[in-house]
Amino acid sequence: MGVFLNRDTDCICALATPWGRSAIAVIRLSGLHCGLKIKTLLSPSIKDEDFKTKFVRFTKIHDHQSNPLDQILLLNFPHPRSFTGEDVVEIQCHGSPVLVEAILNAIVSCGIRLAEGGEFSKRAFLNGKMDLIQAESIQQLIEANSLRAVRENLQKLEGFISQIVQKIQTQLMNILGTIEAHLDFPEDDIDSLDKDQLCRELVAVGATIGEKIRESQRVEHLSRIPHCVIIGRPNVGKSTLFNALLETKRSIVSDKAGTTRDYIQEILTIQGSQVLLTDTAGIRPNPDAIEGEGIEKSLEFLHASDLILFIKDACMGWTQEDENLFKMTDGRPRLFIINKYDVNQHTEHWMDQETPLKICSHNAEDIQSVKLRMAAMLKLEMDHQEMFISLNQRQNHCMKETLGSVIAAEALLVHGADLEIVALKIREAMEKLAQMTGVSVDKALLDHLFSQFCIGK
Ligand SMILES: Nc1nc2c(ncn2[C@@H]2O[C@H](COP(=O)(O)OP(=O)(O)O)[C@@H](O)[C@H]2O)c(=O)[nH]1
Ligand SMILES: [Mg+2]
Repeated sequence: MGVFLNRDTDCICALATPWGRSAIAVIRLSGLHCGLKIKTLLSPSIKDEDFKTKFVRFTKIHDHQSNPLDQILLLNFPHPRSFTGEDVVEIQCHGSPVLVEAILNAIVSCGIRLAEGGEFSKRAFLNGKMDLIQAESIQQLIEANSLRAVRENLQKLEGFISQIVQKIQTQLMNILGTIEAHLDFPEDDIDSLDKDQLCRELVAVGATIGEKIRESQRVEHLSRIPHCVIIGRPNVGKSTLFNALLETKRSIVSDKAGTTRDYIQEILTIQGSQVLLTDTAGIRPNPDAIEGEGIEKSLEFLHASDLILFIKDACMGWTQEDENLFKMTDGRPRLFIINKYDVNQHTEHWMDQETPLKICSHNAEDIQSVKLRMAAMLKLEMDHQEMFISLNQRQNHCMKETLGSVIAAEALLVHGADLEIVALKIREAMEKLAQMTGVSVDKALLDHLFSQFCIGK
């Protein structure tokens, strides 16, 4: 673990729960003898030697002038069996912001400084409590927006990716060992070097890494909420369809063109997957200023969406406006819908190249078929129970760099390069991989990483 890095050894404190009024707030302290340092704030019934063992005590806390502040639950975790690996104390107090601030002030008056974002996790990492991937997964777990992401990051926290990295590291070490043994004892040709076998082993390592990178890309796609935007001329029934899909009256429906002048977004759940659905202002020439802005926004959504629901009114012919808008959506994933089919069922040959879905927005079955087509086009039917784990940007970069070095080593071996050089490339691959778990990582990167964490974590 990154023991070469300078460690901060001073005591730190922070509120670990969000600022604001709550039933309970948790203040956390870490550092050598942090409990002893705040002893003067606590009831005299708590003795110095108590801090040598793990305990939970219901007690009272005072400010530095002995004025009582609150009844608290005090938890003590002596090093090294704590989250950070240092002495850790947790104070559970009542969740009044005034109180929390007073308690923090009292703690600071005891010579304990306020922690910066991620300092607790950073200490846990530096003290070998977890590797960098696990530390990062804590923050990702906090930021998770879906149960899927929660499960994924919990697995990471439990060392799932770290184990894969270690396995690759061992494979590389074995290959390197074989080459180095040959370099050290070249005359010993009883066990002459089987270059083909080495090559196969390198290819296998490369394949494992490549597979992880691809898998991660797939998960990234899964973890994102796809964006679907409803587009069409005014009055074709966009807002009606929007409401019908969501089973609400969220968007105002009217027979007056230009009713939806802005855009409206809601989360729609189809087959257990979330889709961000946007109802836009109808796009028409010569709108007023407000509507014009809405239209501009609609065009922006066009380019950012994963699926466009292009709506056409069955009662009207294929107008120039339809044509213009349709052209704008060319080349993008698009579901062509002819609405108000209940009013006019005469099929016109508007579009030869694309079979439209003909619907009435007031018909539940038709709405169901729109959802089915959306699910198919957005590939929502993928098995979300299947557990894949994604790499974050930093981890992905380390994996790609490692793969680059493995491929280079393989190419060198195939082209009969000097074995010393092949060994050098493999060592390079191992170093790059080591950055992933943080065995080898520089201080600036660490500071940057942990500064993005929540305060108190
Ligand atoms: N008959 C019929 N009328 C519809 C249908 N969909 C929408 N409408 C009507 O068309 C008008 C315009 O609808 P609206 O959703 O406001 O259109 P938007 O401007 O595209 O958002 C309203 O009077 C709706 O009731 C449909 O499938 N059938
Ligand atoms: Mg509308």
